[in-house]
Amino acid sequence: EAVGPQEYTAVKMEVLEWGPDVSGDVKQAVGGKKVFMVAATLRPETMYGQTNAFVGTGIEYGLYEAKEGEVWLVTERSARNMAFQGIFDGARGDLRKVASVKGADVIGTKIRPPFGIVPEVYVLPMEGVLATKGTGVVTSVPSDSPDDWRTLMDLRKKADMYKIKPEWAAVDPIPVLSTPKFGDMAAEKLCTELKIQSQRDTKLLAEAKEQTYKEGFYNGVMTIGDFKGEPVQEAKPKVRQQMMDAGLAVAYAE
Ligand code: A2H
Repeated sequence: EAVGPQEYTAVKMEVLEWGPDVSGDVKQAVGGKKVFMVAATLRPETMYGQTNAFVGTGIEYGLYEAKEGEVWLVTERSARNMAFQGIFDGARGDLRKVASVKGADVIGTKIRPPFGIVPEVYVLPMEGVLATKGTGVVTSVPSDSPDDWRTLMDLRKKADMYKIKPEWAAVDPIPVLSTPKFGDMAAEKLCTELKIQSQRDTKLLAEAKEQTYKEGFYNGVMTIGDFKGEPVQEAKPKVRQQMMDAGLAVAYAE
């Protein structure tokens, strides 16, 4: 765990169609407002490669009126932080909650990942999502995140057990950057090399995560987007700024 505050990019994934288990009450509470599932990421430059999002099935989320006409789906803990950081409209610290949902209920929801090459993706379950970090919503970039890659492959192998429709996990990893050591599918390469069998292999996944993160940051070159050909280190803040300028992301610290 880093010392001092971690500066995340909170990306806004618009809900296009609720999954089959979202109640009529929740839909009614939201009314005509736009809903965004908001995910905290440290890798904004990889957002072109989003293939799905993850939630924890047992985690409780709230739907908060964050801005005019916008409802954000995040944990209460992060909503509180956002309200104190002035991210939400209204007085500092002021929360306007319209409904609650369990993670399990939003599985299969169709969303639009900001800057994603694939314009419509689905919400899937991940076992290791922490309610105590970020927003409790994780966007998935399986080309560059070992956790995301391994979880997506687990879900594909046992769709029934995870209670998902195979088509929700059908988007393949999308290359977004390349490094001399790991090529353009770093997460898959590391998971294979380290023989990581499942999303529960947390020790090995931590090792894979550290290696892909460092190699990507120091030696990565973008292979997609407006900053194609530029070092990841330079592209990272630029992609982040573009997303914020487009109203699709905000700076979030914790
Ligand atoms: B990262 P740190 Cl491509 N529970 O975003 C579990 N993991 C969470 C989370 C939560 N509540 N909230 C955020 N995360 C993930 C992209 C990414 C990320 C890539 C590569 C590595 C990577 C796409 N997923 O993270 O403990 C989010 O996944 C490796 C560090 O604060 C977020 O960034 O350092 C990262 O963990 C934040 O983890």
